[in-house]
Amino acid sequence: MPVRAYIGLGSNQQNPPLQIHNALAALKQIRRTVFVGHSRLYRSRPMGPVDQPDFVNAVAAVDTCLDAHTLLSELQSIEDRQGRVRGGVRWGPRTLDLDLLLFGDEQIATDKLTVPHPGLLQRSFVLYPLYEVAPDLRFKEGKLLAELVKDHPDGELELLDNPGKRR
Ligand code: A4P
Ligand code: MG
Repeated sequence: MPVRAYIGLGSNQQNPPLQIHNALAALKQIRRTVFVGHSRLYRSRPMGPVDQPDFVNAVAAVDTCLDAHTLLSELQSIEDRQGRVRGGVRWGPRTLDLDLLLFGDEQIATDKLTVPHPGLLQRSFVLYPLYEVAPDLRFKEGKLLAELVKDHPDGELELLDNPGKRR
């Protein structure tokens, strides 16, 4: 049975909207995986070092027959193909970051993979677009995503094609 996985996309270098569009196209090509949909694109203030450009963020949903670690390798090879340079400052600028946010109901804690993604609940640039693709999502502990979004500050998040508008 395929598993529904959610992927966070982020970019703040080398034409971020194009990076996100190219990454969405690449997600559609992952083997044994069906692309389900994606959110609109959001502009967000950098979390981490502030002397870097704003980010463009989005979230995609896929149904996959791969296991979580294999899906992560696929995501990392998409990052590599889009010129991702590793090993810079923590939370520094990047052409493309693909985070595995959720993998069905699975809780994963290995040296390569932590799922749910540790920053998920604290980040407006993840919560808002995730809510767009999964408005009925309920976390394993019973919390509703809709409730979390309602209570979470938007952190100056803006729709990319509609500056000033949050959602
Ligand atoms: N890894 C473990 N769990 C996961 C997971 N669930 N998804 C491991 C993806 N990778 C996971 O990742 C480092 C290692 O984390 C990987 O080798 C993988 O085995 P990385 O992408 O090379 O490094 P990173 O992204 O710099 O590190 P980190 O701490 O994961 O950063 P985040 O949490 O991805 O944050 N501000 C805005 N506005 N928007 C952003 O998108 N992103 C970041 C990066 C910082 N500030 C941002 C944004
Ligand atoms: Mg990352």
